[in-house]
Amino acid sequence: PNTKYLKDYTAPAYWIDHTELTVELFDDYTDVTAQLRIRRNDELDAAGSLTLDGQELELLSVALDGNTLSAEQYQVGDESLTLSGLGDQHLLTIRNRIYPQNNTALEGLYRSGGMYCTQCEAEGFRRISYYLDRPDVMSEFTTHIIAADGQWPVMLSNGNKIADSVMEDGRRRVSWHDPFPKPCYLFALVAGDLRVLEDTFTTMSGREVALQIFVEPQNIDKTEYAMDALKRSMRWDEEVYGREYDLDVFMIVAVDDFNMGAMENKGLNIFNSSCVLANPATATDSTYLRIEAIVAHEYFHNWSGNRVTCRDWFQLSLKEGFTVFRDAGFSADMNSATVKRVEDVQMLRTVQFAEDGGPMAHPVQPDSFIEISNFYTVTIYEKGAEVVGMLHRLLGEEGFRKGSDLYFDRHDGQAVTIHEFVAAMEDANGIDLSQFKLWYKQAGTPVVEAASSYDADAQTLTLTLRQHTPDTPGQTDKQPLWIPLALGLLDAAGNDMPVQVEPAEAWTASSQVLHLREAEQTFVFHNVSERPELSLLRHFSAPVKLEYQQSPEQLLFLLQHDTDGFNRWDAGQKLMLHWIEQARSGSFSLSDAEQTALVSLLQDDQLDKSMLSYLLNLPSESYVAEFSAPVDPAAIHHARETVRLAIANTLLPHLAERYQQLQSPVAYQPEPQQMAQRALKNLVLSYWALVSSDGVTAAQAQFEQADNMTDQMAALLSLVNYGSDEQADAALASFYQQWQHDTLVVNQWLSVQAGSSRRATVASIEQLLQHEAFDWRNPNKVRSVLGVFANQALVSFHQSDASGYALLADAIIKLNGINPQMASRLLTPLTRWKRLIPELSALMRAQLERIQSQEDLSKDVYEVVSKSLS
Ligand code: B3K
Ligand code: ZN
Repeated sequence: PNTKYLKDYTAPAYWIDHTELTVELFDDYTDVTAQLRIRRNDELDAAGSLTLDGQELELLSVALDGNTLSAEQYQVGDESLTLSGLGDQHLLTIRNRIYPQNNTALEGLYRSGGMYCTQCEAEGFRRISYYLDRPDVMSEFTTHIIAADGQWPVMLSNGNKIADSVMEDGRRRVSWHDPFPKPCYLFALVAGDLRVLEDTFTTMSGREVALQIFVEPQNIDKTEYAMDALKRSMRWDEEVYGREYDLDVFMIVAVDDFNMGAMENKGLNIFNSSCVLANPATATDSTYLRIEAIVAHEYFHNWSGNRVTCRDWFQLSLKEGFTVFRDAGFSADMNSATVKRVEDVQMLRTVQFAEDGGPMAHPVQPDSFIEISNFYTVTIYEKGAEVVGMLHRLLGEEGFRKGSDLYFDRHDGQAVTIHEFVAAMEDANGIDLSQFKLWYKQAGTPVVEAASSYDADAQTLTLTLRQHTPDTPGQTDKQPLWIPLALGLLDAAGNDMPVQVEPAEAWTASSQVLHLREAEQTFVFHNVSERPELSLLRHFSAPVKLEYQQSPEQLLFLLQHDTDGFNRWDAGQKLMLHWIEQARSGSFSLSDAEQTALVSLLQDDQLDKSMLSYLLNLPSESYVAEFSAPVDPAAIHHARETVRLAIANTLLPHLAERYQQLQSPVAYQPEPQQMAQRALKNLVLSYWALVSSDGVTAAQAQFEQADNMTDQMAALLSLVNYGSDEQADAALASFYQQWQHDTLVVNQWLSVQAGSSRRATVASIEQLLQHEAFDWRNPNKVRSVLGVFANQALVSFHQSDASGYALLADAIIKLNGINPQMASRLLTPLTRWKRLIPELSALMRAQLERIQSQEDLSKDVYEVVSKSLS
């Protein structure tokens, strides 16, 4: 397979000003006719030669300006169609046949359950029609969908519906027109027998937009929350970014078989049903939060992605990083901002830091790839969002808004690069961000070492900061980055002390941010009247690993007193990490002060309850793994369990009472305060069930009586993990009995089993793969069992006989032929082999080699496996 390089970018030889697509749906095949108005790109001295992309297409005919061409007049390659001797402008008509019912890769046009749908980003359109399948070719689309009358009552495409009629041959033809030129990756088509929830939204300029959510009939009672989230997103984008929706209609369609969460096709978003459908009985609070965030994310793409799009796929983070930053701002405003920050950082520090430290490490703007689908990564999305967040921190709310306004105004209707985004921020604020742009170019997680010393006589505190970024594959000798480091000084009573620091230009009065721009810098704080406790990297102001020596006593102090909510949590996590390390070396016990602190957190009535549930929760096994080398999953698991048991025993005298207090008499609502209360209640339940049979009894009662999935699922988890074998089996059986008709709930049931260190064995996973509820062709099922097993049930996955690895490798080999994107995603845990203890490392490597030796490896799998082994 070929590697593509950013440096090789060239503009297209032709533009496609207008695309008229006719899609004729038949039971066994689909015929596609593309009429393309092409125009030579003046900027290029092209020889009149045009190569279109195409994959798995059966070419039927090619015509130029109405004249059918003979087969000698064009060349058909494996994945291309080339015409030469072309003039400045033509109407090019291409007919081809495709087979959506056989499309298990779920790219292009495919069947999902009883419907047709599409996924074209990044390079799926070429599986529908020959085309210039690249995001800098933007075209005005008119789409006709033709099918037997009555077969597919709902037939949708982008833009506005312009015609709907039954033709002379009795077939129905529905036509859509999208007035906004767009790259073909934003094309979408849906046909099915669907129900719709309808609403309207009046934009800030007073236009009324029709809002529609289409679902299969059985799901119509699960659409309300997404509609509510959509309306809130539309309002928020007007208020916070000044962005108004532009078409007359905005549609969302839910489909069961989908590779990712959702897709922002212009005016016609297509969603994985797990990211849009919810009602209280079937969806947990975390599902509600996910739906809110994803609905917003896809909606926000209408500006950051669709109106202004990417020139090429190396610029993917231009739209993804920015849009994740935008949806995080929305979720923070709708819920607790601190909790949102904690959740995002948790994910970044486990998954993204691991990616940065592994064989697939790449910059936010990669400079090469083999398969672009492999680059929809946490680095592009989450680290990309962190980089935008740092710009926000550097420029302030107002400056950032000026920059984003300029960006949207300047580039509306264009396909641009990350450079243009930063340039707009620079121009709007009169600031030079050249050094800052290294964040886009350098892979790897920077390490910041901090050392401080206090001089009581001079009343000064000296803080020395050093930064370095480790080598990553293909990248050495990293330059110093511009790192905004927010901090505060706390006095002995836990109050923020005033901060006066030199060098003076490093100081902004409002935000207390130091600008670390060199490999090493020393900052001196003046008039520091007592030895302060340092709270560094507040709000996680930069995506770095901070190394700063703090004793358990100091961490406990920050956990209790830090005025920055994020750093309170982070101090607690560091303290707990320290406990886990002690437990590993057999010298762990909680001090009196630590026990008192835990109990008072449990009983706290001031703090947000969702925050409390995070404060009382241990760092995950993957987080612990990220901070230990070499990684011994079993040792980490046992040490963490030891600490969990100690915490639960410390809290035990108060758990029953707190659990009762946190019960709510009010009917379930997916709103922040209730969610927070349930989160804390269910955390209390899990500690209680861990150490007491009364807790298990309470879990049993909650399981039987719950009127919402959040409580039912939490109780099920407690029973499965802490009940007797009989209790666990019975609960799982009754849950399946109750929910077997609901595929999304069944997925949660699969995950509970696959992710439980107690239940998941290689044999039990094999059974789940044989279960009637499992389906290799459905990505949600594959993720629920195999993804959850390999990423969460770490002790079970890392079996010393390699059976866990072999099971995953078998699945990857099987999926390689069904759905290469899914196969490639499942490889992630295997890419970490170098960090494991030697005995496991070798076993994992052997499985990678076994995968590599297979014939017919997809580009997706080939790229990840070969990079992992090199
Ligand atoms: N842009 C899509 C992702 C498409 C994935 C292509 N393999 C979803 C999103 O980020 O909004
Ligand atoms: Zn996105």
